[in-house]
Amino acid sequence: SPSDPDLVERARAAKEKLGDKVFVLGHHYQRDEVIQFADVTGDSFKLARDAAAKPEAEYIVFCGVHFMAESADILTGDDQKVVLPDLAAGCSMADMATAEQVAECWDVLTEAGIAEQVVPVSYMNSSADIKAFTGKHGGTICTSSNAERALNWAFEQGEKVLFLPDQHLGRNTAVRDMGMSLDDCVLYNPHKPNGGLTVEQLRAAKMILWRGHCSVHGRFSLESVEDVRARIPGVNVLVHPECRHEVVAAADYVGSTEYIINTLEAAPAGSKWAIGTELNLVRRLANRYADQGKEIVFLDKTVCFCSTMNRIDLPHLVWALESLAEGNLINRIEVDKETESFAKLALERMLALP
Ligand code: CIZ
Ligand code: SF4
Repeated sequence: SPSDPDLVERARAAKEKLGDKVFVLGHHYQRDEVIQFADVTGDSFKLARDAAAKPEAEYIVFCGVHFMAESADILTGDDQKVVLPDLAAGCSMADMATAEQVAECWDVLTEAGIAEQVVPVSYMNSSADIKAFTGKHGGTICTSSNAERALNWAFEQGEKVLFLPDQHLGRNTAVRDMGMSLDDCVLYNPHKPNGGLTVEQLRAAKMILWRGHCSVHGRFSLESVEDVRARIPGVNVLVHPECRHEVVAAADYVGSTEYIINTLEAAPAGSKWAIGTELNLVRRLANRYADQGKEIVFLDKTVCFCSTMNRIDLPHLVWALESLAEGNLINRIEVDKETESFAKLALERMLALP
């Protein structure tokens, strides 16, 4: 949708007034009206690193969701202030693992006598508390690009992995990329006593998967894949590993948002693609490559935005930039020092992965 020209002008003016003091980060799943003001675009991890590489920027305006702003705060300097234009922009997946639930899970593993064999591996899409838990218990963070490397590393440190909070990324990586069987994985349900598992099940498992998922990627189904193959003969199905296992198993290609972008960039003219990821990104790529004869469609028939990502709209961005330009620091996301130090430990283990 075309942006309101008055708001566009106000955003431009406020950004110009702030100059090098502000650095605007735009996640791939953000609206076009917001992306046009991003100094850099990327996935959550790339954006946090880009912000850290700009120490002269006093204000980091993070157009994305809460856990991403926390990660940027953890990785940037103390004098860089991270701002989230709408504090209601959370992530339903990250919210599926709270600090209390994860501490309770660790008690369950301890009582089952297996905690010392377990290495936590947490997806980037988790709160700072969960990253800190991971760091404290000898584990690492992973992204959808390095999950296999993170798991290989973890299985050198211990015999079992507790994978948080996305069951699908954990299962898909273990089974599709590492040759484990579905029976090597158990699902820990934080809403049931003992995670809904027996001690025997916990002891036999290699992968203990947290029962979390992405509400956006979780909506693609085997039927969406079959439908698109029937509709568009010769189509290549390319999906994100946050999709359900049967969707990933039926797809032709699987990878992170950066992988999806690079694959479409390299795709030959005349090729056809159905993409299983967030709709703002798919539409942007479809438009970008339309005149090169690459046909790019959304994998599902129904519209599938990330509703919390979409909370960051041009009015919120204008409000954030104008407030900062007037010297009002609003919506700062600040992780406390102790959480930050353990979370950083887990992130540094990821950076050191072979
Ligand atoms: O699903 C998401 O939110 C993704 C892919 C986030 C990110 O950039 O890591
Ligand atoms: Fe969270 Fe899914 Fe939205 Fe990403 S797309 S922010 S994982 S709900």
